[in-house]
Amino acid sequence: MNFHVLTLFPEMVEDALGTSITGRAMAKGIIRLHTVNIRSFSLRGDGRIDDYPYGGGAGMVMQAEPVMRAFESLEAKLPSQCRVICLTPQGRVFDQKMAEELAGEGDLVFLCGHYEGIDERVLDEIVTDHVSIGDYVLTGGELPALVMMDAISRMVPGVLSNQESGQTESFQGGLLEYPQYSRPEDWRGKKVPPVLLSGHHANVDRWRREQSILRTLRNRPELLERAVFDKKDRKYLRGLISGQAEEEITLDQITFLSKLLANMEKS
Ligand code: 6GU
Repeated sequence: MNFHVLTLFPEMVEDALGTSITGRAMAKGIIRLHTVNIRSFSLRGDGRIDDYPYGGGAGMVMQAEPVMRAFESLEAKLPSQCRVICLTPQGRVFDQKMAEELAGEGDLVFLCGHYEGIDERVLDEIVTDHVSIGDYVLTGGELPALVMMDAISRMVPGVLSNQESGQTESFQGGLLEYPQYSRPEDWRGKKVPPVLLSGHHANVDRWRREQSILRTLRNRPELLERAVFDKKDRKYLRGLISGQAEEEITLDQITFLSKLLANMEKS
């Protein structure tokens, strides 16, 4: 995978991607990072690439020409049809599915904006995808580009070891990850759940599955609407509703689960 990043802060992007698992993948040559400093394409002697917005208003706008020239400087290195992603809170919200899709590309270009935005005309000319990482506003596109490159990289074959493999982690299967414990068995009076010490693998798997369901119910209930439940899962859900399960849930959660189960029986 070749990442190309158009940015005013290349060292920020290089330092972050060069660290930890993505850094190891770069050392192995599985992913490559190529940054282009938009500032080098300033039209003026002072290195500035921003100007006042037509129509007035607060802030500055990144000018079209320096951005276009920065892009053109890497065009010869890109395949035709290459996705060019503009990081903006106005974009489509990034998720795991998008990460998996983009991991199948050979090259990706990220355009990181700053100030109040980038002149729309250059965006029309070069951008194929506008992407946001969530509903909050950041000072620039570098952190969002790094978030995307991290999530994409770990879906590229060879980036994760078997140990780190993404298969059973959060969002795989649409449920959140179950809780993990390591030594000691008793930490400041808090015990590891006994089932995990039992050596009974089927029971451990069942417990983890139920913890995943419970966590998803408590933190991200909307994810349960798209999850697939087998007979044992449904039995656990009925146990939660009737109060037979060990875990306490709220009245709102009981109402939510009852509707969910009723809808499952319909379809
Ligand atoms: Cl992609 N950019 C900025 N500036 N803020 C954001 C964002 C992107 N996604 C969420 N907030």
